[in-house]
Amino acid sequence: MSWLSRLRSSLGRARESFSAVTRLGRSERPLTPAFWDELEETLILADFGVPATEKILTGLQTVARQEEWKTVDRPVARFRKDVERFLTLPGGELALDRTPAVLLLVGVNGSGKTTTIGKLAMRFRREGKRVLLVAGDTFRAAAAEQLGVWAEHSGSAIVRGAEGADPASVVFDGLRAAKARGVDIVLVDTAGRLQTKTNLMEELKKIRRVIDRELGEPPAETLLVVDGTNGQNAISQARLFHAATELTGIIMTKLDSTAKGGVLIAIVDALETPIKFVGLGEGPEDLRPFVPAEFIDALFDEDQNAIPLAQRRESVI
Ligand SMILES: Nc1nc2c(ncn2[C@@H]2O[C@H](COP(=O)(O)OP(=O)(O)O)[C@@H](O)[C@H]2O)c(=O)[nH]1
Ligand SMILES: [Mg+2]
Repeated sequence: MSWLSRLRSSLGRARESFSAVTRLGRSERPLTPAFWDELEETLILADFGVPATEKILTGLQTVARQEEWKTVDRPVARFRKDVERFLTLPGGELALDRTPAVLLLVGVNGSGKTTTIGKLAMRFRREGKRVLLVAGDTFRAAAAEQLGVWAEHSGSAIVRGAEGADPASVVFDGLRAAKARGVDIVLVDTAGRLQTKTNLMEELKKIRRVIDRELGEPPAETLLVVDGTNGQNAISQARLFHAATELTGIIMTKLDSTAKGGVLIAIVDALETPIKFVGLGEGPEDLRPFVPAEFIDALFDEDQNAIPLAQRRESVI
């Protein structure tokens, strides 16, 4: 199966949400206030969230007035472009232009940090880079073991501390080791518990300070790993992490699962931070760089044979 058809089939649930919008514009029925209500409801149901939904609606209504649109196919066709515009922010590629390039991954428990680090390690190793993993989640011994499996699998070095050790000191040791061994890329795993006495955000800020001090500059990337199935809950969490660690990018996981897709737009809009990778499964190959145009095609395009060409042309105007 080609990559694009795999992407398409992985995005099943999200594609359903987006085709609900496309279906609204199938006919050339008159553009009435009721249509705007329907569109609003469809976007909210697809996890766009209120702020992004309002921005999209206001934008479409403004053009509708200016260009005197009479039928619903017009806003629906333009919606696709709006989504692409929302998702296309500068800096979508990883910044790896320094040695070592330190990538700090943060996010709540279960969002997919450790798995994503494993997948990234596999990718960088395939490119022939020297990689070191830092087990900054010292809260549970199992976390470092899980990372150890990925280190072995990918052929990366690993630095880990004792269970309960200060994560910032493990990161410090990791950076020293990386410099001593001439490592190209350092991937730092962190804890994600939100409900304990020790404040996770303070811990992450301390890790950031250690990295800044050791490198003399911020980490190359501070990436928030978000579970795409968490819907709007993900947004408030994301704001907390952004405030504590100054994110440079987002990795959205589990888009192969029940994620409705609109949350991609909601989070980029809320944080003004680009999505850099998406997770489409649990395997080592299931992490892809996020390319907005490709993604939009996978979300919106119907099966080539399912609808007549004339109609297809209309839907991409
Ligand atoms: N379906 C799916 N599962 C994923 C994806 N990424 C991670 N997972 C799974 O999510 C669970 C939690 O992942 P983990 O990396 O341990 O999360 P962490 O607590 O943030 O480190 C594991 O069972 C992973 O296999 C993804 O893109 N798709
Ligand atoms: Mg973990």
